[in-house]
Amino acid sequence: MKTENKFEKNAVDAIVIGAGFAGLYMLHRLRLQGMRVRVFEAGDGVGGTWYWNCYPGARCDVESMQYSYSFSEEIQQAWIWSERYPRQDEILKYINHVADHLDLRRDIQFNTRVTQGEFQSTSNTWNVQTSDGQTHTARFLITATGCLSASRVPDVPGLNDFKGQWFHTGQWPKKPVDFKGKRVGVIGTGSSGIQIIPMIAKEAKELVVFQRTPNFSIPAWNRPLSIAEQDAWKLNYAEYRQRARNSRSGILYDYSTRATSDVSNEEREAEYERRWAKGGANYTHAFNDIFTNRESNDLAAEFVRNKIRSIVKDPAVADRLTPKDHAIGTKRICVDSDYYKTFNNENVKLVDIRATPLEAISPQGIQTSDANYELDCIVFATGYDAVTGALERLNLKGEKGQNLKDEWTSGPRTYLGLMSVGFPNLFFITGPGSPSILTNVVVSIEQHVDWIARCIQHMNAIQKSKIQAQAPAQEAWVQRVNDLAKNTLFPASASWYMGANVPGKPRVFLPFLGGLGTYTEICEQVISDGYRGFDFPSSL
Ligand code: NA7
Repeated sequence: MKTENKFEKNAVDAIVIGAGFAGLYMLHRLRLQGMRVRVFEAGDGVGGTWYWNCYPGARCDVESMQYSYSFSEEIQQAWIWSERYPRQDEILKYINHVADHLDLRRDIQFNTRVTQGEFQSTSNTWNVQTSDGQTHTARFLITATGCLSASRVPDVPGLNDFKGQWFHTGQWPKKPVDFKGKRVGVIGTGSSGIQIIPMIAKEAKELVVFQRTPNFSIPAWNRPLSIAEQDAWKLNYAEYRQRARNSRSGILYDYSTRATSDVSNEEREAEYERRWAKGGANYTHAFNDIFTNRESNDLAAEFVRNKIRSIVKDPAVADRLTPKDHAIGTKRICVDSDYYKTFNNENVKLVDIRATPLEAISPQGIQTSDANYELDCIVFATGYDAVTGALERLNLKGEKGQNLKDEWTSGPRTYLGLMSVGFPNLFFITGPGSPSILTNVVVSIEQHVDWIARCIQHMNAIQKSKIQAQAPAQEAWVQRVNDLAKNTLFPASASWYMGANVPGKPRVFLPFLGGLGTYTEICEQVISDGYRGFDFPSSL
């Protein structure tokens, strides 16, 4: 008997790339509109970022009650979290639960990468090639590839000859890695490094941390989350969700309306202390000018620097761990459990690779300009080609055969972060120029997915086969995104928000800084104005 191939017919209404939070909700939403959808996913399971980032200590820095879908009252009421901040494996379990509950897997083809896509002007459809050698056709192509998914292993000479094991946090093996009794090197002290370092320190015989830039981190004060606390939250879930959607970051932080200079020195320090004791990234909202006024920022930063000095016993190590080169919050603020304290452990060593640069990897370990470190394992916590990397790797060709990557050599160009001129019927979920990574990304994803679904519904209603962004609307949007950043302290930092971590990447501020609430209002207004800035040139 011939088994039915669920993917036999290669023509669908929409192709979605990626089966993380964004891809799953997009699939669900379009299915509700009666569309045939196919999702391609490189991994062998759902979860996206939370599928790949299964390294020890991986945890979300948005609190559990907020880092979840809001579209289904049934799901949000039923799901029970175990801790204040959700661990990676718990988020993955949640995403799997949602996929099962909504019966999403039957439209997802796993272990399949999209290798190329070309817009066909004759039919107003996308032809998409996948890693299994197939070609697929769809009216709409929707990227749900994530903002922090194109992981980067730096180009250090000698890595191929390394005799030990090496890993990148963003492509962690599914089988647990055993660090017991081993000599381990970690390169990178961003959020991932800051999470994995205390975990490895507990197991390894020796841990050497290779730090290029020290980072600001605020304690998570993670703890179990009681059922009573969750029940109380769930009573007002709808209201909390709405407030989050209208907020600047999609997170119910305590956003201060006071400037730093509005309060006395004592009051200011008490406010920092209160926020430190509460934990999490809420710290940088202690006053409303921390991201715009260098002096205010310095005061908030100095409080954290003093905390580092008080936690780390060796003053020389404390000094090396103390960030001095950037304004607090302008590189993504980290949230940790025992990060600084870990450097008091005798088995942990900190190497400042700005002072003594990392020169090569030898078969035995890592060579810096003044020492050789013998290692059994190397962990790269070296981050991502953020926001644009995953999109540029898709090899997408627009209506004139132009490649998206080539179009974006001076920085990404989008209208609302949703579409790019010359690439009709291609939507980006949390694309560059949208609030995306500055927010609780699940809230941003829901907003984008809903907008895209409504737009497609509108096209069906008015019988149009093609949508494209207008060039002037895109130019104005790119300008607006840049102008917003210029009025803040962000552009002065060598952050991945600015593309500064990838050699050769243009220095452009990638997300929209105007806040999620404001951004959502703009998107709604665009719809009310008859999809202002978009054209629907062809009929079905
Ligand atoms: P990040 O935040 O980009 O951190 C990467 C770290 O790796 C950072 O400390 C970098 O130093 C360092 N790095 C990068 N390239 C090199 C090279 N070539 N040599 C030495 N050190 C290097 O990535 P994460 O994975 O930690 O976090 C990404 C986001 O994921 C995070 O914000 C959360 O949203 C989740 P640098 O600062 O560039 O000097």
